Amino acid sequence: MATATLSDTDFQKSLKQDVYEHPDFYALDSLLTEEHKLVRSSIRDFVKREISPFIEEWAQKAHFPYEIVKKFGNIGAFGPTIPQTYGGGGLDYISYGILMQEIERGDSGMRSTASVQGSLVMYPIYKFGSEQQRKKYLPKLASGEWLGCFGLTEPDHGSNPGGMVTRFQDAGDHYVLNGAKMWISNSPRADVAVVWAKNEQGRIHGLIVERGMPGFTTPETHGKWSLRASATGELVFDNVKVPKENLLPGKSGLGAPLMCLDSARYGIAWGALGAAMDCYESARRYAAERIQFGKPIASFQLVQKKLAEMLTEITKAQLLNWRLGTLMNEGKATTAQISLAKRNNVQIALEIAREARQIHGGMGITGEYSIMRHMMNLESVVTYEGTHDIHLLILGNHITGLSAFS
Ligand code: TGC
Ligand code: FAD
Repeated sequence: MATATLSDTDFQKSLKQDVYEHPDFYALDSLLTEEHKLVRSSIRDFVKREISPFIEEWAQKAHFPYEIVKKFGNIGAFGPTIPQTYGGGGLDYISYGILMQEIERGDSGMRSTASVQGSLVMYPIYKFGSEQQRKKYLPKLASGEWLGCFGLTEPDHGSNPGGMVTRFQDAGDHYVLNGAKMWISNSPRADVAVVWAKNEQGRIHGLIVERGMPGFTTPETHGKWSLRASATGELVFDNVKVPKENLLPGKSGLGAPLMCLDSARYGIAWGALGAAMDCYESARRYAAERIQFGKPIASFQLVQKKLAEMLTEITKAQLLNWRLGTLMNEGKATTAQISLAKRNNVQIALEIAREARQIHGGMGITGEYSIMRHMMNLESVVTYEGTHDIHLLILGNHITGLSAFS
């Protein structure tokens, strides 16, 4: 008797299929330059070749594919807006957004690796670093020879990073760093950490800490149900001697890490949309093929409602991202505008993932489709880089002029 179960080989083959094309209901492609389209086609091909065939297995096994770091470097996914003199891509913010969108279409954890390296490690070194620091670190980070991480969050200070207790003291020819960071993407494999800590006067500064400095360890966080293909860990500093030349001289205060977050949150607004479009496209295809009651389920009004609402939200988010990208290119985008886009796009992506899961029925919970993985990943994305509610309060502050935090 024939079995309905796929053989291992058939299952593997089905995982390797990636027929993704993106929805473009309002012809936004006509607003893109040839360079944007080239960036998109090369990163889309890369994701189809280097991520889609393997991501389910990596996620199922909670495996961070370290070899992807060099591959991302080769394709220019690290620091796309950093000038080429320092190894960056010299591209604009729309290109950066497109890169994050396409990578997260593959997997949010893969996008985390790229956006932390670009926006949270290379950006502060470029923006606040000395020329010597830029030359030493940026080319190696851009090429993927080194992996970086960004240490802001602490066990007792997540949404409120200004309360951090990690500190450094002046010890003559070096600083001595003590404290701990947690929930740090890339930390277990990072060569370099940009760490935010207070000096003896309580002023926040950025320090570049390198793997191998005595007293610096990076324990891995296990047991995540989300971002399983991304390595997350702690940063522990036990009397770490940090050379004075490793302090970022260009900016101090909480505003410095928050500026980096503006850049990374912008990338997330695009990235989450990538995950949403993947869920929508998968649901649309599945609904056309799946027969119930003698008809494709796509013919039922309730399924059409789900698909129509998904496309509506995707189209609104595409318009939002494109406009925000042009403001970023002009240097005019505000923190509140970035918060609105990050908050909206992650929320709609989560809702679209949940609705797409419904359309896939039982199949939606399996690794044969990307839906459940996207949904679980997005539960981290809605929390990191400022939670959904923190972004609402940033907007509330902008609207009213009154801070809910102080
Ligand atoms: P507040 O009083 O509002 O501001 C403190 C100082 O910073 C200035 N400032 C900014 N400067 C530049 N750019 C910005 N975007 C800025 N926002 C604020 C501000 O003017 C002030 O300057 P000064 O001179 O007056 O001191 O700060 P607050 O303590 O009230 O906190 C505000 C709040 C809650 C919005 C902020 O702390 C916040 O955004 N919290 C959320 C924390 C967060 O997002 N953490 C993310 C950690 S990194 C991460 O999650 C990476 S995940 C990566 C991945 O895997 O993809
Ligand atoms: P909390 O701040 O304790 O918040 C808990 C709840 O309380 C939330 O719902 C929040 O919205 C709510 N809340 C808090 N304050 C208020 C308020 N004033 N008003 C209303 N509600 C409030 N951090 C880094 O520095 N670097 C990284 O690379 C990094 N990577 C991460 C990767 C993953 C997978 C995850 C999950 C997190 C990562 N983070 C990283 C940390 C992330 O930024 C924090 O988790 C996030 O900022 C929230 O902090 P918290 O988890 O301590 O939650």
